[in-house]
Amino acid sequence: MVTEREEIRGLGHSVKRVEDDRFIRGAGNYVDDVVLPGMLHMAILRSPYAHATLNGIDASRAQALPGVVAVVTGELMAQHNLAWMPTLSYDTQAVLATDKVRFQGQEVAAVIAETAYIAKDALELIDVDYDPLEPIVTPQRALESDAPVIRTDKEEQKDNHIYHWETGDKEATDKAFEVADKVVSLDTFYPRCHPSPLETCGCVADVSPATGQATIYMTSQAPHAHRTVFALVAGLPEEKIRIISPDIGGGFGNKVPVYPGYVIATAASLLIGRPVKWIEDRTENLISTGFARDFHMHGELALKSDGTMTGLRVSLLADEGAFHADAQPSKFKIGLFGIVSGSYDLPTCHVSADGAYTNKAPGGVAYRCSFRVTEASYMIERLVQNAAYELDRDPADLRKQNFIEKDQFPYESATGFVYDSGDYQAAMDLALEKIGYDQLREEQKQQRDDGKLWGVGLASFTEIVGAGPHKDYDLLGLRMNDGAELRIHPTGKAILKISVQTQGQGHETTFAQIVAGELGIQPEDIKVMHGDTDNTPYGLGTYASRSTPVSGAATAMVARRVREKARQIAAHLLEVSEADIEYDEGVFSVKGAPDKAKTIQEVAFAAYTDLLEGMEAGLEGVYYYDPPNLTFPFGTYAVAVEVDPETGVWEVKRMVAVDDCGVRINPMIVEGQIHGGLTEGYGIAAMQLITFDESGNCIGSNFVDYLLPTAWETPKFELGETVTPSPHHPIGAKGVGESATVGSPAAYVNAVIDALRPLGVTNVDMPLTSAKVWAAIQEAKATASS
Ligand code: MCN
Ligand code: CUN
Repeated sequence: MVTEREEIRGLGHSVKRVEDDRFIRGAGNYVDDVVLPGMLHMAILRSPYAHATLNGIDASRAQALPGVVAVVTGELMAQHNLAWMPTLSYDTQAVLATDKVRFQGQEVAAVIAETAYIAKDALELIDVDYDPLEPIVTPQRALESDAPVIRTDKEEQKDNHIYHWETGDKEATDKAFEVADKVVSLDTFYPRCHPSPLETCGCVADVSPATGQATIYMTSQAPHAHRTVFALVAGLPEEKIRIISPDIGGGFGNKVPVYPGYVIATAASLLIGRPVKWIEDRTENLISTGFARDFHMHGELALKSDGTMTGLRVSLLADEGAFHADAQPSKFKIGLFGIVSGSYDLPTCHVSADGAYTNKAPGGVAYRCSFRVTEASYMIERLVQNAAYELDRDPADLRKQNFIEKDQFPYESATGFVYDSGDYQAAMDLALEKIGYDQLREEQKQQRDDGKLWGVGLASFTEIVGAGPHKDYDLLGLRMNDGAELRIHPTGKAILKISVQTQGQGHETTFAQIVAGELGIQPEDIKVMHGDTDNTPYGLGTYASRSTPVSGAATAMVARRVREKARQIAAHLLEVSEADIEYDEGVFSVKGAPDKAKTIQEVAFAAYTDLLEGMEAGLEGVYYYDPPNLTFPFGTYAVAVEVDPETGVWEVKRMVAVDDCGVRINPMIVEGQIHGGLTEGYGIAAMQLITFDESGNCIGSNFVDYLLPTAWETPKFELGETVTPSPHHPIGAKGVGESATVGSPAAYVNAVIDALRPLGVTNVDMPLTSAKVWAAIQEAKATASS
């Protein structure tokens, strides 16, 4: 007999984040909080030059400083075969420079000392002999025939060209353009920006001379993948490596790559026999760790005169920096840029891409984006708006006319992605209604007559997340599948161990809710563990909004597996056959006799105390999930702005974001993710830029030059939702972590361009600083009057 039970706070409940208790109290445990007995500190000397020959390093003065234990150079690393390491794109990257330095901020030497201050002080005592070389700061220059070769370390590399890659059907696309009534084109640059998480990167490497066991605490979004990479790079046996990612203060893609600092600290700990801590400062983080974007794009859209889109063609040049270190599934040279046809039913599409080495930091990590979908989404959403102008159509109407329709799903795009589900029209209708689109357009006419610059911009993005099905997706050959392990204790409480790594997304809360939804155990009774390779199942980690689509699915599946065992036990306890057991919200009851029932807690107790002869004790399971497809969240963002014609300052008047990420596990957390992404999208559109002067000096090496939006600038967001479940995900959920960063930059920019439309401005490249907007206004006025 089961008495009244409290409602289970599973899917759809805005449960407060359990992790916030410790964060708000200042009781989080970040890498820099880790202190081990005998621990030393490491600081890295970085190159002041963007491109220079390295003639030699004299470390004797630094060595002599009291408190300095060792100075590590590339030469020393080379003796252990560790001067170079593989990147995620099958290139190599210098751990410590041996022959040349190839970007400003590159690792040249490291000091290991008793304190962090001594280590930093000693850097100034290292004498390095450089011969400066011509720095290459644009990919266009890099590809000129007289440009100096950056990667002289690679024998086969005779120029700075890295790859040429194409996707889609070129012939069919060209044909579509030949017969098109209208071709609209756009040249645009998606500038280099940086994830800049609150917590910079770092590690504490602890290699025990006695046991050979290496325990590495590190800021890692993908601890298991990193352990495997470490094993391969260092030649250490995998069981001797334990990666622990404690609390992480934001990742946003920045903590996906393996950085030289991790490798140097580990090598130093191995050589010295004491733990070594390395924590980056802000400037190091901004100038040397994984940047994002840096895509020079040319896009063309073919249309019929009635507005039907018939073809899309994009060619792009990627600035990869000095080492090709993009994080992307191996099969896709430019990540998932192939999703560039976006939300539109485009019969043909062709993308051609080239990558070039330059004297800039490597990276190409996606900054809150699923492997380059951000650049793709920006391209198509900007292009569609310009097409609307050229056809004298309303941008919302032209989109609607060309949307993939609800009944076309599953929809195969011209570049071969199979979109799982969608209702683009519904999301757009809701966004237009919320922002009062028709009325805004009326007001805009009035304002224009009064000489004011008002604009409305839209973006109807389609995201592509959940990498990925093993058929097409791998990272360095590793399958992108993820595991979940669930154990129900005798008292009915549980522990869930997951392969993914929260950096602020709230997995400790939402993953417990997934189990709650499947087993009827309250989320607060389920402890979620992650970030320790010795104690969690294998999986490729958190990025590309893949946690919910992959590990979240594994979690639902393992809970279902455990539920099947629980059903057997319940049948035994209730003395009926399994087929006669019904399950609802944590209660197993006899069909037709609902009074005869056992709760999941009673069943769990019985699993350890009262089993049928021959039945295995315990109530636990493990599941590895290989996603059958990716998930395709989408939405429409609508922005209204006013631009000051005198100063170029623009202000967001309204920002409406309608997102569809399928079934929402925790609506509050989803909204938090969207707020964060919209803020970052605003930062990218309005103010963020990592750029370089002609000598290759990085401009944007601190938060005075590289701007983060504060509460002051950040627009007020108005959210809306539609729910189109993913048909193949066990709980119908799609990822959402990046949607707003992917979709929103185009909406902000489209709004500003829409405001400037009476002046004839068709493009301003991000970031749309007031200075640039002002210059565009002046130029347009000058052109008009000449
Ligand atoms: N969620 C949900 N219902 C859904 C989808 C997601 O409740 N239908 C919840 C999830 O359970 C999870 C959160 O929303 O708690 C985000 O889930 P998901 O979309 O699966 O994304 P990931 O957990 O894989 O997070 C990665 C994504 C990426 S790639 C970047 S970059 C990013 C982002 O998340 N970095 C972040 N959001 C971030 N948020 C914070 N605070 N810090 C970061 O570093
Ligand atoms: Cu793409 S940045 Mo997130 O994938 O870690």
